[in-house]
Amino acid sequence: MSLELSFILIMSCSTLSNALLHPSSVSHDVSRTRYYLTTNELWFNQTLDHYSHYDHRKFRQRYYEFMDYFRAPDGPIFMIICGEGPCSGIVNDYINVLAKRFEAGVVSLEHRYYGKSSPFNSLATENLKYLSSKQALLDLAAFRRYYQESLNVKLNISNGGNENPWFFFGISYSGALSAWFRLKFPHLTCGSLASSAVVRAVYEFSEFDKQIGESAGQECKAALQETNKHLELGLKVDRKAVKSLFNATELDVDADFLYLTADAAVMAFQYGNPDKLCVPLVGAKKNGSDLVETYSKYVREYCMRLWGLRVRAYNRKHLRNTVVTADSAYRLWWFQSCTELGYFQVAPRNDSVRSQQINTEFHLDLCKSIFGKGVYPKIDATNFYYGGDRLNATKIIFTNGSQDPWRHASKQNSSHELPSYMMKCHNCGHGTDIKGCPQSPMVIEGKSNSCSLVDDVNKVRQQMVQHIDLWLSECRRSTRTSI
Ligand SMILES: *[C@@H]1O[C@H](CO)[C@@H](O)[C@H](O)[C@H]1NC(C)=O
Ligand SMILES: *[C@@H]1O[C@H](CO)[C@@H](O)[C@H](O)[C@H]1NC(C)=O
Ligand SMILES: *[C@@H]1O[C@H](CO)[C@@H](O)[C@H](O)[C@H]1NC(C)=O
Ligand SMILES: *[C@@H]1O[C@H](CO)[C@@H](O)[C@H](O)[C@H]1NC(C)=O
Ligand SMILES: *[C@@H]1O[C@H](CO)[C@@H](O)[C@H](O)[C@H]1NC(C)=O
Ligand SMILES: *[C@@H]1O[C@H](CO)[C@@H](O)[C@H](O)[C@H]1NC(C)=O
Ligand SMILES: *[C@@H]1O[C@H](CO)[C@@H](O)[C@H](O)[C@H]1NC(C)=O
Ligand SMILES: CC(=O)N[C@H]1CO[C@H](CO)[C@@H](O)[C@@H]1O
Repeated sequence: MSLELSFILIMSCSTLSNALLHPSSVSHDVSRTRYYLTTNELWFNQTLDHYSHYDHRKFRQRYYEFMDYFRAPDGPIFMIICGEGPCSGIVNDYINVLAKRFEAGVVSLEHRYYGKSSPFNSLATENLKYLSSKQALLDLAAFRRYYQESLNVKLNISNGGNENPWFFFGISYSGALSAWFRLKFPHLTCGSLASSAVVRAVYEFSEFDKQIGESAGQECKAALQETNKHLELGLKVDRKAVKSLFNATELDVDADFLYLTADAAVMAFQYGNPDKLCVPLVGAKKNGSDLVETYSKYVREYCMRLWGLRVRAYNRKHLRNTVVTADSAYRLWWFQSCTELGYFQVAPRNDSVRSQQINTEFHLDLCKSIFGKGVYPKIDATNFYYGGDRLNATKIIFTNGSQDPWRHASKQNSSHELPSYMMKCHNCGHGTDIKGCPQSPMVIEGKSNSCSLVDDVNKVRQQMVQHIDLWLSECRRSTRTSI
């Protein structure tokens, strides 16, 4: 499953995205609030290859700014890092509440290659060689300098080292970038929030499926496992009929189809709506209704219609051939997965929810099918470079949702300088601290019940505010003196 979804595109669970609901699918109460704070595109000339001494090419990188709350001249600047998807604006989520409270200006930079920030018209494999987290971190550093300098010009401050205090934010992959930015460039941010941050690259990520089983609970896990058996059997008997139940006849490779159906189950837990899946499935098992049919209804209505899950994202032919920049996020995320990050969501040997066919060979074969021979993830190099979950940095807040399968790639330990918080609740999924109620709720609740407050989320948010407050004030002492 993927993480950042703009509202048009929801990445599959295999990529990691903090999915956002399409505004029209959000309940009445919520759609009245503004979904985006701004969608006004701005552009920055970014260096294509930060590591070459000879290559001076640039590309246009998209960004946004929202200055309504900014306290000139010395208010903080909040940098929202966009991750593995198009960045269509600054979303009205909990960071907006924080920005108001701290009188911060907010900026957000689209990740290189995604959305409108692609350096190339063709995303053929050879053109993807500048797509990496390391290049992305230097993008952030270069953009930060540019923005600070232009802010000083706007504020009529001569550039003699005057700086606003900056704070970085990210969720999931961009949460990892947020932590890594503080690790590598501690002089460029006062601190970082790393929500559900996947800081540990993982080759065989079987804990992911295990967490799905745990989040589902015994009864629902058993129903899911039985559904999967029926699916595998059904493929042997009449593969076309089974696939058409899921509107997925375009998937020629059976394992691709099984990956789609595995990811669809993940969505309920990753985004904190377990009941949407477990209530009908356990119900069907109890009264003897067809499990596959019940499951397919969940996939079509919840995953596809509501969240925008797309069958094409699992179609390796499509992934190989989407070399034009529109609709390319899945291909791009798979490239990052297949080269530096992994997170291959393989079935655990015992008691797996997903099909045993979703194993390491499946993932390596997928990488080869999409990008050609020789593309292989260098997980160790990534973890050597950043430290994995033992990264040695200061002033980073880690947050995890108890039901989120991605939390197993996040930071394990809490300490004074690297506090790590777990939000424990039935609905605590990926990025719940930032994306959860009452801002842009990932929890789909009934109309009458607009947004239940979750104590555990609020507790973590309070801790977040305290740390940001402290770290900004420590930082301010050493930066801009007010004029
Ligand atoms: C970016 O580069 C283009 C072409 O060289 C130039 O016209 C434009 O002014 C530059 N933009 C900024 C913000 O520097
Ligand atoms: C900066 O200086 C310009 C020209 O001197 C002036 O028009 C503008 O209002 C000033 N801006 C601020 C924020 O003081
Ligand atoms: C099935 O797929 C087709 C084309 O891919 C799409 O037009 C249609 O809306 C889909 N139906 C459902 C129920 O998702
Ligand atoms: C069985 O339970 C499911 C899920 O609760 C329900 O949708 C379905 O109508 C029930 N079928 C029968 C035959 O009772
Ligand atoms: C496999 O999973 C089952 C069900 O959770 C458990 O009872 C059993 O002990 C596990 N076996 C091994 C070898 O871990
Ligand atoms: C982290 O780095 C600091 C110095 O920068 C060092 O004192 C400390 O021992 C390191 N911690 C670990 C666990 O390596
Ligand atoms: C993290 O915490 C666990 C249990 O609290 C401990 O066993 C482990 O050694 C710690 N890891 C690091 C890197 O400090
Ligand atoms: C502080 C905290 O609870 N951190 C959790 C984050 O996720 C890891 C992986 O599941 C847990 O082991 C940690 O306890």
